[in-house]
Amino acid sequence: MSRLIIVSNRVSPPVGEGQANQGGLAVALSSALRETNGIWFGWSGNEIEQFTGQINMARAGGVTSATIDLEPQDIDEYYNGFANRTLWPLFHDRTDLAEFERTFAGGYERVNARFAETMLPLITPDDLVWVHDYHLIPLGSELRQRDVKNRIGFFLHTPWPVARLLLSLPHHRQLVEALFDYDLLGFQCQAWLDSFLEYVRDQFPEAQIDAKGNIRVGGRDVRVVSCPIGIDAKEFIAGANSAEAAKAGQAMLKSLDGRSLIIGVDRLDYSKGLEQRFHGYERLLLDHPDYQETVSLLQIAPPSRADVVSYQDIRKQLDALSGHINGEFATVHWVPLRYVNRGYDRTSLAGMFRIARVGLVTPLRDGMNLVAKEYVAAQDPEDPGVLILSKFAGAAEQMQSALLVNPFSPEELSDALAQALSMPLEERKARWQPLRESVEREDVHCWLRCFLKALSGKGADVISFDEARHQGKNKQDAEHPEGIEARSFA
Ligand code: ADQ
Repeated sequence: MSRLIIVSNRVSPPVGEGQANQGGLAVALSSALRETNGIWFGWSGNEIEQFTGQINMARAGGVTSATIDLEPQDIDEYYNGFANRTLWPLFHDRTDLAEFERTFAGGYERVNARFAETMLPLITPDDLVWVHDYHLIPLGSELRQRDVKNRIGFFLHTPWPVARLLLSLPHHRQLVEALFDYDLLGFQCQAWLDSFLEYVRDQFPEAQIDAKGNIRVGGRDVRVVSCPIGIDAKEFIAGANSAEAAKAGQAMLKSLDGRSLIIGVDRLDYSKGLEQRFHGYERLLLDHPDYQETVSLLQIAPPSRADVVSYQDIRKQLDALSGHINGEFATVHWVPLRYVNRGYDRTSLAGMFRIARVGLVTPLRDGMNLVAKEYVAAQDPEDPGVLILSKFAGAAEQMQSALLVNPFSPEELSDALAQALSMPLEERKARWQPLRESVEREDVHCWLRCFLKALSGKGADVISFDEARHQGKNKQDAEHPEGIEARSFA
């Protein structure tokens, strides 16, 4: 197989092989890099006074990383600016929060050009180049301008917005034209892929699109695939079955004192629907007073992107709302909402997921959502909990036997919570079984195979996601190397 070069906004410093508590995405990407002796290229996360283009190479656990430092203006305009204040809100249907500033767009172009220029000497003719996420949409085009002929693929971890929303972005055509310089575009689910094709049909009527997702436009052929990301299910299940997880679960059970646990675990981000979730929980306590003092909602939400004002705002709103709910309902013996702004290690999370009667995963819009899959993987087959999942998460396409809800409706959330809390064991098992099977089958290794086969393939003969998930089941005995959490890309 060709050598793989992965490019993402952030690259975590390499850590030792076999290190515990690594995210599934990092495990899978690292194992592909190790197999092909590849390189992971991106920003170190460090600031430098003036950009030098110097690459810091490091190697650990068989994985080579190549990182660059960025100057403050780059970080402001490219990362905090265009990526997180323009594209992220826009791609999550929050045009009200999207900021369209010329300097952001300029910084985005400049940093993508810097990435291309700096990584150029690392690329050899047979390498496969795999670019990740919305920070780096123009990178493929920047590489083509520098005469890179390699196969280059792009995977979008977020949703792709509907065409009429994307039109609000100045120079939207330019952004999409840059995508045509890739050989392969991967989306998390069919809905995002369909939105992309809708835009292309509308804005580029000359493009020829066939039923297999091949686009011929501007003299280039681009293939588009729906290729849902998964978790490292085997590793997560093992973690959930471990003594360490049991200890975390027992400690939580003890503190609950016989009450049922509803759990939510999310980055503190307005796309995750935490405000609406809290309102739904408040509705439950009002509409079903019998649940007062018999349930607890644990919401774990470590802050992210704290330099961006909209994130400071959502944090303030949640602080106030959690205070309001506890003020309204708490008794001297019972805190209805435990709202915790810190991260936990993956094994402790798995232990808490396992004892939670309900997993509450209700983003307003989400590319995929791995927490939904982790909650399912952590359950006890003899006594599984119930997953309540937003219809607007990419994961909903694969997880149809969850309780699917409209996260904007407090009544619907309250009804779903009441249904989940009173669901008989038989129904819980019947709903959980197919979820568990799909989480195991369509895991992160399946995603990796699907994308890489398509990237290395030619024309229409590439593998589909359905074929990929039936192949190489035994290849999943992956090594468990080091890496980063899904969210560390951002
Ligand atoms: P995120 O928006 O970060 O990722 P998600 O898919 O839920 O969202 O992944 C978050 C990861 O971080 C999960 O593995 C979760 O367990 C972990 N995590 C969250 N809170 C934590 C905490 N308090 N302590 C420890 N770990 C925590 C983006 C897209 C998603 C897409 C992923 C992968 O927004 O839609 O699913 O990339 O493609």
